[in-house]
Amino acid sequence: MSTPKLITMAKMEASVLKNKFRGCLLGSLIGDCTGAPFEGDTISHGDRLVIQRYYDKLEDPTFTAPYKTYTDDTAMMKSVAKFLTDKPEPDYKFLSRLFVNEFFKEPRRGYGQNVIDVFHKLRNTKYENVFKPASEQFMGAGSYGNGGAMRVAPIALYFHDNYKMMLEVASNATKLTHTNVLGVNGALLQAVAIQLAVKCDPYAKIDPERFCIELFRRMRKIERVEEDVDDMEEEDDGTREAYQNKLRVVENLLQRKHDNDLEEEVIMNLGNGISAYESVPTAIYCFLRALNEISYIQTDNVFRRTIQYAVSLGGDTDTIACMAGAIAGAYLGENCINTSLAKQCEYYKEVLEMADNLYVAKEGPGN
Ligand code: AR6
Ligand code: MG
Repeated sequence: MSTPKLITMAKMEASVLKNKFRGCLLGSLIGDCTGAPFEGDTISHGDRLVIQRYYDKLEDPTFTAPYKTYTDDTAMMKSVAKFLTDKPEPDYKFLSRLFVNEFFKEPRRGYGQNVIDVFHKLRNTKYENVFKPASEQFMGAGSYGNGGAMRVAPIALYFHDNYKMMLEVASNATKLTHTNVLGVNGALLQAVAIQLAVKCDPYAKIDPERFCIELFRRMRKIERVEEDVDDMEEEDDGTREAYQNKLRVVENLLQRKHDNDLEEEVIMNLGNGISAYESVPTAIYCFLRALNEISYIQTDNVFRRTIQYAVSLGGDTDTIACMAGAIAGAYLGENCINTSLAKQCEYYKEVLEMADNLYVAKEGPGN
């Protein structure tokens, strides 16, 4: 039996696209802010109820509390958005300065240790060669953290109609801090997933398996490029088809009927860690699984179900929820995100402005 086609839109109304820009960046912010309090946790069955109540409260318009603060995920995303809106041509020196300035302005946003070292080196070398410091990390292996993927959303939106440029810019923007092939390809997979979600009709249901197959096809090409430049004599250390293999796991897990113990397998086989390899496919899985009901999550809202499910897996909750939220928001648009939930997040209004500026920079002011 063949899988049904993905319902994508060849031509999209301007208002729909604008709403998707907003949904994607807001989705990323909400995942980051609301996921952060659970970072590093192991989630038990009982904790799932706590998380259910937590999101119930956040969606309650009468609930007042100090806002949930954002972490490095959003701090770095801000710089990526500015890099695209402020200059017509990609300027990586400009982007690296934005990253560094943002870090030194507010260093306590939960940055990884590797990126902190890179920022110091960039500043100390006066941005002479902005790609060099990252390439020297981990004895030349480069970082495979999910830091490239967590901030890539503005690039996927801006180049939603130019796949080649999207891959090129996402790759270079990642390499300012993460040069390991797993870190770079993880960011590319996240960008590809967002771009595909943008193209999907928000009023039509996505077939999760089909979405996964589409991602697999794209990753096969992306990972093949790496293979060509590799020394073919070299032993395959498991990185060559890493994301294709992970997407096969995603597809298999999606075919399983959901039960309350499936999460253990998800964590074991996909991961919930800080490496791109153990988090980007997980975020994609969260989005695709949450398109349908999940027994212990009481909501009809697909966006909320996505981030609540991501947080329920524990581990690097802010970043996995941030990435899953960006994909869900890119598919559904801002209209489908609960306003009370959004308002609980620091920087909520600014992120919407940021999305509008990015949209205007891309589509022109009249659109
Ligand atoms: N070899 C060994 N360890 C590595 C390697 C490697 N090649 N690459 C990464 N690590 P970093 P990120 C480990 O600093 O990706 C924050 O909470 C190493 O322990 O590049 O920007 C963010 O919000 C290193 O310190 O950070 C993300 O959720 C760590 O991975 C998460 O951390 C993080 O790599 C990753 O952010
Ligand atoms: Mg994080």
